[in-house]
Amino acid sequence: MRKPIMLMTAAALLAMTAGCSDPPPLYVDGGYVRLNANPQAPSAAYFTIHGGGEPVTLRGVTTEEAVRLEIHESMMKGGMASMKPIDAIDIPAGKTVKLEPGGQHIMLWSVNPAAVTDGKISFTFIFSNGDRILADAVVQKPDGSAAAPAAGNASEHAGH
Ligand SMILES: [Cu+2]
Repeated sequence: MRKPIMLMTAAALLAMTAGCSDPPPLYVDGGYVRLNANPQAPSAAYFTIHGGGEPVTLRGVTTEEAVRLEIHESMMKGGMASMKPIDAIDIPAGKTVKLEPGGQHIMLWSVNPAAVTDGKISFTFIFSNGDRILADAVVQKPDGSAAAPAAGNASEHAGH
């Protein structure tokens, strides 16, 4: 077990000293959940993923506020919009990947009503390089308005 750990440390040191400027960080922002008008049907979550200094793969997304979650991809099939589950999303170094309506998105079943009232849902994004990145999504009603009056209120989040 010792050897791989020492190798990783050496590689990390090399990465730290090799460049004169720090590589951009991998991060996730711009999250929002659009609730489905039909409470029996799944809702969708959208985010923007910003690639870091190395290409990575998004391997999974978790949240405690839904009973089931899948990563989906939308497509047109014979003039009809459909979607299918996907296992991973490639995030190229330094590139922005948008999970958005009509494209890749996160599907949520049975969203916790308390989280809807709260207006915010936390997600964890798990990447192939071992990074686990926490990102919040604002909860929106089916028409796009905020589910909780306080959500997105600038004065309430003045500390940020
Ligand atoms: Cu879907």
